[in-house]
Amino acid sequence: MKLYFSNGSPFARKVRVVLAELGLTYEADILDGLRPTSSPPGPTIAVPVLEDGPLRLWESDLIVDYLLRTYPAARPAGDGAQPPLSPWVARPERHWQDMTVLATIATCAASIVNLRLMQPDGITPASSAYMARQKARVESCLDWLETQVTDEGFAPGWFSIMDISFFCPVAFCDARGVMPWRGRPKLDALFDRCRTRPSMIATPIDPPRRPG
Ligand SMILES: N[C@@H](CCC(=O)N[C@@H](CS)C(=O)NCC(=O)O)C(=O)O
Repeated sequence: MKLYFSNGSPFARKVRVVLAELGLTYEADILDGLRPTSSPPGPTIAVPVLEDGPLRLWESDLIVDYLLRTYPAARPAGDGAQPPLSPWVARPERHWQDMTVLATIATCAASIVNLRLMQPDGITPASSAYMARQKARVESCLDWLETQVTDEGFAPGWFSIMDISFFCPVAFCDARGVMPWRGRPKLDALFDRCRTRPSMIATPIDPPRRPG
């Protein structure tokens, strides 16, 4: 397998975390910053993109679904962290509720990334009504997610794709100083539990630079 990504991308990190949890190895095509539009790895001009043999996939949620369905047997090769990685994207008995949570997290993450990408041009919530709306959307999504999460994460007993999908963009939010997001007790606690997970530690947004 080969994964095209940037270290910073919260969408790519979600996929990297799942690959780490599954104990799957892959070739990494890393380019930090935005890739040139002339030679993107996929038509959306965005990362992550996964190549697995002849198959090329983009959109992080789709890639994660593919990995869970294609490599279920890889799970025991993971690091044995508890709770275990969920074998599904959404609990079968709560499919539509969980998919709604995932969709809300994806929308929230897109607004966080937009806020970040506009920062260098000085387009911020203070200067742009639309960026103020993006910020309001992030806060509204987080308020709603706080009503959905439990003291054991989004799916008790599991380290779920919902937990991973939530963690990656808010960790990016902190690392890039996008906006303050904390202040919701259950989401704060979930974040603090996730950050010590080996798969999270193994996928830093800003990996240490090699000397020389
Ligand atoms: N919905 C996509 C979003 C991917 C995405 O926006 N990736 C960002 C990096 S965090 C990117 O490559 N952006 C390129 C661009 O904005 O042109 C997914 O879940 O994979």
